[in-house]
Amino acid sequence: MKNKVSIIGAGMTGSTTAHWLAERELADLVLVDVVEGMPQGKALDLQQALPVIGKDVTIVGTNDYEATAGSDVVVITAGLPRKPGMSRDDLLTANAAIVRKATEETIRLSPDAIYVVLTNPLDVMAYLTQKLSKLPPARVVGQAGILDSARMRAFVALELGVSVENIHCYVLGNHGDEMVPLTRHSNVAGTPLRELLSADRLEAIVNRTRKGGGEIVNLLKTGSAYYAPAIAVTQMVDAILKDKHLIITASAFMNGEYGLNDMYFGVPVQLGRQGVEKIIEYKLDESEEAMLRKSAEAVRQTTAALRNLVTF
Ligand code: TXD
Repeated sequence: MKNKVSIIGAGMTGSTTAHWLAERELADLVLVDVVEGMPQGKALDLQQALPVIGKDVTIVGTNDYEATAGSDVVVITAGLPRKPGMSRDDLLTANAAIVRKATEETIRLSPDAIYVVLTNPLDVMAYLTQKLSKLPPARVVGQAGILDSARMRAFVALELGVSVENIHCYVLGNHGDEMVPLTRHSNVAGTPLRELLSADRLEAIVNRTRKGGGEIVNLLKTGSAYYAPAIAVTQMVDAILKDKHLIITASAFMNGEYGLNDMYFGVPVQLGRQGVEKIIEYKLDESEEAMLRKSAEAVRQTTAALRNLVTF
């Protein structure tokens, strides 16, 4: 039997995720959105693209949740994106209501799924989904780390003229401007990044990575990035469905790891069919530790603001 993945929110990230997933023939897909006709139209268009590339999956677009029943993975992208000048946290109130609805509707029909959350503010929306669904925390994970690490990898590749395949970067922390790019752990085919780039160039790359989402929001003006976020989700869904035990960075529930509790936060995780199988704790030096605390404080504050909005 084929796997089934439901994507809630058929906007830019949702429909692009469907595109990448269909291209990889990973699962039958259901696209859900509140806008009438839009998910149906996009699903039909994508379905009609597949004969050209010889991929056999079905794609259903719908405005109600019944078709999502029995999903193996549910991806939540529903919500507003940023506009220029907004921080991800500015989306909290509006998106908490949307993610609440998406979680309550899907959990009833797909209680055995793994939930991958994308909606911003990411770490806090993943927390909300876990609390409302009452799923074991391992079964709810947020996408941020693959994207933030990929941004850093892309900038390093452009700078050094080396294949992206050789570049390994690790970005921890919140999905926000206080994220923690770990330059000490990042390397190009085993050579530490710090040996290949001057301190100035490395700092410039770190700063551009931190503001990578905002750079695109300012250019697009009407929405935020979607190609890179969508392929990042696709890699997570691939790891889950194929039970790959893939180590990536993602937003996971903290239960004492890195000294953090009762919040979602970007850390290295091992991802497989059961969701987050393991959280990996890097040994951090003093300055990394300080950046991590600052980043965690930002999430702690937004999580506290969420608790004032929603009772679990
Ligand atoms: O890496 C990451 N985590 C992120 C997150 C990278 C990129 C985008 N990120 C966030 O994802 C972004 O800040 C937003 O909060 C979400 C969705 O971004 P997207 O770019 O896909 O926004 P769109 O194109 O506006 O699509 C959102 C869709 C839109 O079609 C709405 O009609 C729909 O969500 N929507 C809903 N669908 C279902 N159910 C409800 N209630 C609903 N409300 C809105």
